[in-house]
Amino acid sequence: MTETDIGAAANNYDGEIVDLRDESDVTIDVGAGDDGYAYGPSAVAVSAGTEVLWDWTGEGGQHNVEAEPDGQIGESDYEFSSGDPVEGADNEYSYTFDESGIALYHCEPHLSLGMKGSIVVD
Ligand SMILES: [Cu+2]
Repeated sequence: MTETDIGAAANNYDGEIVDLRDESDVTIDVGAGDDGYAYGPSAVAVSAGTEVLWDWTGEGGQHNVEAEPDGQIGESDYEFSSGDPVEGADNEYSYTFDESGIALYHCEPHLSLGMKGSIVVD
């Protein structure tokens, strides 16, 4: 979530991981923050088996949700992708985290602006 060679530090990450391990429905805004170039919240903890829903706010232009184990912002235990970046509040994407681990993900068009997220699966 901090600055790396290929991306700025996450826009709205203040060092706090939002604990959502008691929640069965977890939703993360895509296009959060003042300028829409952030996920909200950007760092969460969930329980294994939780389906996480990314919900586009319509702010900040085109976004996607991309987790690549190699070559992004550090190691990720998960690989998933919402596909090509899309714009508009009617978009959403979901992924179910069956096993514990750490997912790091980012928005392809806005990685350099620090649009990054992380999920700790407990
Ligand atoms: Cu984006």
